Amino acid sequence: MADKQSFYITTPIYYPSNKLHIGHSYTTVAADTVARFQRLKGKDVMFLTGMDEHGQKIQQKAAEAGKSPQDFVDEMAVGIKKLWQLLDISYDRFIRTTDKQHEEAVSKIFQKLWDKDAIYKGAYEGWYCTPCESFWTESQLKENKCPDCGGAVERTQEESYFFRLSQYGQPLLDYYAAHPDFLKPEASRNEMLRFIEQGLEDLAVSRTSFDWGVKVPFDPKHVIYVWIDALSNYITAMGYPDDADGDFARYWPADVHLMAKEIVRFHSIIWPAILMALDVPLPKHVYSHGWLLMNDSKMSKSKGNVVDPVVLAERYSVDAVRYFLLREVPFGLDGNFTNEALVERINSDLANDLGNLLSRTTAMVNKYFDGVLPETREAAPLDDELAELAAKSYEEVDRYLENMQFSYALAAIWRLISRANKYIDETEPWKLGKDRAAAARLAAVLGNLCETLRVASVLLYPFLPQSSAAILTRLGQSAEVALENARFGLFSSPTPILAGSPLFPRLDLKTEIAWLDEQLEARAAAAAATGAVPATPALAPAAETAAAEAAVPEGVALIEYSDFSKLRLLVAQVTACERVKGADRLLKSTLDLGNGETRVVVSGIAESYAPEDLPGRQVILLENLKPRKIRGIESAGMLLCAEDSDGKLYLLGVDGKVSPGSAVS
Ligand code: ME8
Repeated sequence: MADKQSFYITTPIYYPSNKLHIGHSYTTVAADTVARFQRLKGKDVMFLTGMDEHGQKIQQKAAEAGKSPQDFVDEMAVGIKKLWQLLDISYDRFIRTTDKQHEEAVSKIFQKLWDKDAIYKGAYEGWYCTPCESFWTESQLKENKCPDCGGAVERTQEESYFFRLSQYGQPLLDYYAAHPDFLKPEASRNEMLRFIEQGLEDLAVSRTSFDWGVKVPFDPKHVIYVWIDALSNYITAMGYPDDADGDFARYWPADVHLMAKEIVRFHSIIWPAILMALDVPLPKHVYSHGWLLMNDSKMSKSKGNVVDPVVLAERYSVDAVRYFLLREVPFGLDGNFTNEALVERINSDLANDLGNLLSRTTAMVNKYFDGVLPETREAAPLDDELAELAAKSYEEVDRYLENMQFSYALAAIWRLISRANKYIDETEPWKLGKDRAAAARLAAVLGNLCETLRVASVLLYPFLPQSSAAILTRLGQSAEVALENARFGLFSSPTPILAGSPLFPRLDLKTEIAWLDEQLEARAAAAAATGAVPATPALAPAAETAAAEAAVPEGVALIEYSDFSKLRLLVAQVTACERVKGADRLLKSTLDLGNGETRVVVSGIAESYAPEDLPGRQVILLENLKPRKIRGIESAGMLLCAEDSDGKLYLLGVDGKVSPGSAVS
């Protein structure tokens, strides 16, 4: 192990104040995918997740449930670990902040900060949000509510210890400047830089109004602020401070802390400042992703508008849930969770594209060769395209996963799958099957399809471990996945290929929507009966209200800024363009989005532009439009155009040359 390069990835440690929902699963599945991928790359991976069990909120929840806080969190821990087991989360370590070793380490960390004069004693007067466990000054409140969750805040006056956060503004700015990749994506980085530039205030880091937490070692009527306790988990889980030569030396600094944007401030300002005060190196990267929204509002345990991942995984399979989470929304952006989108993704991508490719291929190998492909195969030039695309898909998946671009990585794998489906249409194996003389060509065609499926299943493994193993087994291959197998030329068929039942059965949209709505109604009714959470119609598609419609001129919808901000508009540079065969109005453009990212978009502009007009031109791309297949080509995005009264289209551009990938807002 010592010669392997380490890779340490973390999720937030979640509050066990309620059952975890699909939002928590989102971060954890993403982290799991990265961890699995890095293991495939040969890294010595440490994947840490866990539970944030102290604090006022947990104490209150336990009291409401008539339990001691320890009993309460112990019970929640069982459910949370079960959830991660169900979702195939391959964590290496699970930390609970009530672990003895962690509590002792937090106490030592606080003592160290005190000894270094990074902490002093004072009095706190301000506002406290219990669901977020956050302190706020009067000016930070939004309409007298918590600026993070919009919930009620309590006036708090307490003697408190303070961390000298105000002294870390300049060191943090210097650190950000020297490490441009420290905090991603760019929007988070800019927001945090603005926050630091406004001036940081010292942070109250102890409470006296409750006692469920780690005591301040030299003043036990104070409990250490839950965020200091929680953030420390990333180093205490590695043995800090006592066992600094063991896992701490091996894995720290972490390669990436993953979380959603509402807690990026804690991870990219408070946590680095604490580490600076402790003289501990900072994590290499902090990556904040967007929110899964329901009805345009963040899913949250305290709001009650949550989707239960267990219900979804049990009905649609774990891999369908994992796929949907990582495919539907580009990581980093917010995205609405709707039942329709879930069912449609399962049908179009998993049942149709992937499932059909497997069913058709295995059925034909059985029909024409009794499950065993002969070794005599006759290659044709068309086959090279498939092999080349397979090699390219591997490179793309690698590049995208190194940058947390899960949806793009999956789109790259689906380009390969779609190409293979098209290859079936082009080679027409059912015709070859009728001609005895074409047996060697038929064997080659089916062999290439098996190769594609084999390569796709290697690439899919980090995302969909169960399906990857199922495909390999159906193809008679070892289910042991190795990254060096993600290329053509390695398929052999010593054991018969199995036909078998569909990998992902097709769903009836209407039935599923009705079923999902029923689950939600039952849940809302249960919540209303216990008063635990508001009875939000959780998964209903975003509904425009009659009142809003009435205020709008006919045919024109008024939108909020939040609607506009869902559009991801970018400057893209056209690198290649060609006509789409058999379609007079369509051009297929390849775009450079900067940082090595490329896109293919099909646009109906061929009557206004010739293909040679476009390369070199900068255009405006709507980047987060759902990809669509047009004439067999997956088109991911839309080029913006103005349309003249005679129907001629004019591509929008920028007034000057800018870097590809620049945001348009
Ligand atoms: O904040 N969309 O715990 P928490 C996307 N204990 N991600 C979501 C989400 C949503 N709707 N809802 C939750 C805490 N998440 C602290 C963390 S770490 C030192 C302490 C995910 O239970 C996302 O990762 O409120 C978010 O940051 C985290 O759960 C918040 O979990």
